[in-house]
Amino acid sequence: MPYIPTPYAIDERPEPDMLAEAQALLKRLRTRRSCRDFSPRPVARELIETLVAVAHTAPSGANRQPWHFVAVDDPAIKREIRIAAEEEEHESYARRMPATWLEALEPLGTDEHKPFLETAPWLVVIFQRTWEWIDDDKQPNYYPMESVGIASGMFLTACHLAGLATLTHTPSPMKFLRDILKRPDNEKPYLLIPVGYPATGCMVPQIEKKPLRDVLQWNR
Ligand code: IYR
Repeated sequence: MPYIPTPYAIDERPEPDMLAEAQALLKRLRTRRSCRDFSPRPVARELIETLVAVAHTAPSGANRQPWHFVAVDDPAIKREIRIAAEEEEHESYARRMPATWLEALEPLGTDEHKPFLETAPWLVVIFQRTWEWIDDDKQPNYYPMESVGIASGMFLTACHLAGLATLTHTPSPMKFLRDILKRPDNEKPYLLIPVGYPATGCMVPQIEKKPLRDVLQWNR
């Protein structure tokens, strides 16, 4: 395909306004937390669709858009996912995770029980497409992990700004999601994201972010 240039411009405004907007954004994003206790209150399908459309604006390697989103609100499918996830998680917590990992998770208060997989009104499963059939040719996608990671981050941010709680859940191994959701073998489950409202009285672990100076270096 040839290179076809098209004009690009951004919404320009004075830098002090940009700084104020960035600071306001920071204040809002700082309140985002991983939620493990959801309200059953429904969320409109159109809202989920729009948030996925936000994620779909993400940049990707060679613009291959190597993601596929499956949004699940069918209680029977959510139940299947919960049962399969809890089976894997039981094995992980009991045998697969080393003591150091379990210790690292202690302050988060997680365990093998995942009721949120049924309580949350939506489970959004993000798949990474590792290769494509292009003109009868099996071709790899480029930087699929990075691309899907960026799209996932944009989805989480969009959900929070829209007023919805999320969790980045990674039951391990996650292959069962491909089977339950009938996805093809060029797709690998990447993240399982319950989306909804926090339950009344929802609690989250007290955690702190490292100071910015520990994660940001200027020049050398
Ligand atoms: N997947 C497990 C364990 C787990 C792992 C990490 I790393 C976390 O930050 C949290 C949990 C679970 O979901 O419980």
